Amino acid sequence: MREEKVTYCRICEPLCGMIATVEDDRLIELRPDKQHPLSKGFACPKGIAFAEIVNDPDRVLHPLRKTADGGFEQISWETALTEIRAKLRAVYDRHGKSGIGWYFGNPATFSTGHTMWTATFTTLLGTPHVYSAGSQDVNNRFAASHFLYGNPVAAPIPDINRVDYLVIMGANPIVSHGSVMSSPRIRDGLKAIEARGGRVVVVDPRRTETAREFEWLPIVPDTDTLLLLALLHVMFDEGLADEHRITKQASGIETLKRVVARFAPEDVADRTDVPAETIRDMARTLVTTERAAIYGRIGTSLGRTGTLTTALLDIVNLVAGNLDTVGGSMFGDLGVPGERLGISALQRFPGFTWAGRRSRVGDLPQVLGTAPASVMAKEMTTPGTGQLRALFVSAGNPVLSVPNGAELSSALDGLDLMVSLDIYRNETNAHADYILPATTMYERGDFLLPFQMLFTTPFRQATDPVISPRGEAREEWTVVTELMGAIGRRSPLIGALHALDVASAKLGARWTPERLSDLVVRISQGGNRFGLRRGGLTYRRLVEENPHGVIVADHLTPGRLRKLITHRDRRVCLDAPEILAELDRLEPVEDPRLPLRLIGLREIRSENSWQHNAPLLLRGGRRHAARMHPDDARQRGIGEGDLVTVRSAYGQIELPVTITDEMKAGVVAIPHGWGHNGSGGWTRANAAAATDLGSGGANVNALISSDPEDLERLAGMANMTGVPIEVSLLDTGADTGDRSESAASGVG
Ligand SMILES: Nc1nc2c(c(=O)[nH]1)N[C@H]1C(S)=C(S)[C@@H](COP(=O)(O)OP(=O)(O)OC[C@H]3O[C@@H](n4cnc5c(=O)[nH]c(N)nc54)[C@H](O)[C@@H]3O)O[C@H]1N2
Ligand SMILES: Nc1nc2c(c(=O)[nH]1)N[C@H]1C(S)=C(S)[C@@H](COP(=O)(O)OP(=O)(O)OC[C@H]3O[C@@H](n4cnc5c(=O)[nH]c(N)nc54)[C@H](O)[C@@H]3O)O[C@H]1N2
Ligand code: SF4
Ligand SMILES: [Mo]
Repeated sequence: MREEKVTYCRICEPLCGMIATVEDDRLIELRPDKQHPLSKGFACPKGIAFAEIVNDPDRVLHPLRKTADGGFEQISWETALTEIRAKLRAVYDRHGKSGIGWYFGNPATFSTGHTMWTATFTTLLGTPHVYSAGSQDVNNRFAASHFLYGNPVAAPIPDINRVDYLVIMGANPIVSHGSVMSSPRIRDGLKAIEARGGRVVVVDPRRTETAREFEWLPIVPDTDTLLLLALLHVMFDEGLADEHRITKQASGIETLKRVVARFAPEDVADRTDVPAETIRDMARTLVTTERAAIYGRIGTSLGRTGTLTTALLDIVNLVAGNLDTVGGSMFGDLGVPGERLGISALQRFPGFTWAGRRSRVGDLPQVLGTAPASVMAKEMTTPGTGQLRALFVSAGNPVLSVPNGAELSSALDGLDLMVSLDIYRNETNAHADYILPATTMYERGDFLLPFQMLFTTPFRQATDPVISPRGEAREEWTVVTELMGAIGRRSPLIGALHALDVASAKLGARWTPERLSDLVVRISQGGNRFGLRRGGLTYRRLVEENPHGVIVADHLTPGRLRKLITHRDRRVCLDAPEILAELDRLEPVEDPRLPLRLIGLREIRSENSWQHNAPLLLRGGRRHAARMHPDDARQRGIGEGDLVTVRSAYGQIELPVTITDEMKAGVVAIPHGWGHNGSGGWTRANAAAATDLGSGGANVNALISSDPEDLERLAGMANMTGVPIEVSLLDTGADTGDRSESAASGVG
């Protein structure tokens, strides 16, 4: 029987509404949900193509075990879990809790059960070895919020619906669909700003898909910090800032003024390549436009001083009078009573704060309990107490997504135990002892806790699974429960929780992700408050009576800031010494042998590394290429489509070039997530992007440093943008004499 089920997409942050066509428990087709109150019939190609991923013949549908010849054989869940449990106990007995680690990747965030259960397990276990995609993504957002607000999870989002002047810095929402912000139909949202007479300015080294539709302001990569400091300079220097208001809202204004006095627009114009007058104009417009905001994302997070840059984005909003105000940069909330007290209490636990622990290798701070993934390989290979010996990787592909995949690959091979929970075989779990089949999003129900506070229009939606798990796939949280059982005798906290779980299951009242989510739905805005509010929401009511979701408020609420700040004086801290110390790192890195600058690029038909196997997304042929400016290409004798070598101080890759004036001269953009080398099970991804070099594209993260010295100090983030590189024609070592010789000798 054919049925249509209302659900929503959980690949990226807008969480667009979807209608799933299901026949005999098979997902036949997905189409956008016209009745979804926010996405209103929009879905992107990745969302639509997801039916191909659910039904992909390359999916892992049964537990797999590594064979002696390096391949995999199918085994039963029973066997897999029995063996994993025994090996886990052995590692625990030899190395203690610190011998066990977990890396969870980006898709984990899109499953409440997955995140909450792994976080509970690793927190109770007390291992320092928790890693995630966050240290290549968003951890400095949490670190910045820790210093500014004393609350790492307070993240302001632009009030897209009401803003009249929006500066987008280092984000490409028309392709990425928005990040640290859930704003379905973001293109329409941005277009509407112009339609009401407003402006959108995109600060980016590349004339991106977003920049093309609005005003483009090119900038030298990794110099946004300077631009932001200069904006603040102008606001104080020209007397634009309302110092009285700022003093009420924030502490440390005098120090801030002293610091930014050194950064006049005229002083930073050369380094940023943004004209001084343009900077002055932007500062004035941010202050004088009643509803204005500046918003930054990956491009401002992956530089050398990402925590400082991220903090400055909020500080610019604050000084301009745009933080926590209508049409500015606002704070979403769940509307849960006692939120601030809860956050304060949680911060006593290392997993819920900044620098709750520091890494053994590199002495870098953990952010919300996760350590920098860049040091994960060295944590496996550096002997001594606390050496990582057993690793679980769930929904992640760090061999491609983290710097220096080659180092990580060989470190993984040396582990006593490596277990992957994934829907595919990928370049990372090629090194696993066991691969356990996970469900895709449509095989599980969900209400996504982490995103509720990030909707630009406060919204709630929950869904049931639309089909049963395919093959023998299981939800990750159920596997975590098994692991808890395995070491319950050794780890008393885990043992206690596991006993509770077993007992409640016997009573038919097992603690599940749905129960947890239900609790949150009930106590938050619009919830039924356990019967106190008649007709209020519950999880079941969301699924059954409001399948397309519910808008719980037309707009974000201003004046939330004081409720989120946990500093004693309830003011934003503008002069945290840790943040100010980062100002010492603004000196440029200059190496004449590496004159170009590398930046990243997200493609509309890719999601990081894992959607290169869907025929719909590969249609028309896909090519992994480096984009470079015509002048840079000409100087190097490089023509369209030529194969080139790209070198940094850390490594080199080969790939074709696309020449385009959408690049700022001197900057080269290369998408990440490629470099499928046949070790994964993605047959079409491995064959895609075929060139004379082979296929599957190149791993851009081979150019990025995993040396702890090179990581950003406050969040341990990898420096993936603005990295010095040089590009030369492949196999023509003799073409450019001195320059290419010295470039070649400059890479180890
Ligand atoms: N150079 C450079 N590197 C980057 C970035 C960059 O901009 N430039 N961006 C960084 C960012 S922002 C991110 S988020 C990371 C991503 O880094 P990762 O999260 O490490 O990698 P992904 O490519 O997202 O791989 C996700 C894996 O999860 C699997 N998967 C998908 N759905 C599920 C599921 O429901 N359950 C389970 N168990 N598995 C599932 C997929 O098959 C895939 O193997 O990459 C980072 N790396
Ligand atoms: N189609 C698609 N959508 C995605 C993803 C995907 O892989 N594909 N990934 C998802 C994930 S994991 C995330 S985290 C989000 C990220 O969401 P976004 O941050 O919007 O993602 P990007 O498209 O990488 O945008 C970053 C922009 O920063 C620019 N940039 C690079 N360096 C600098 C710099 O130094 N300064 C400035 N000002 N700009 C710079 C780049 O040119 C790029 O346009 O996207 C999500 N959405
Ligand atoms: S933008 Fe595309 S991938 Fe992201 S949630 Fe919407 S449909 Fe899914
Ligand atoms: Mo990400």
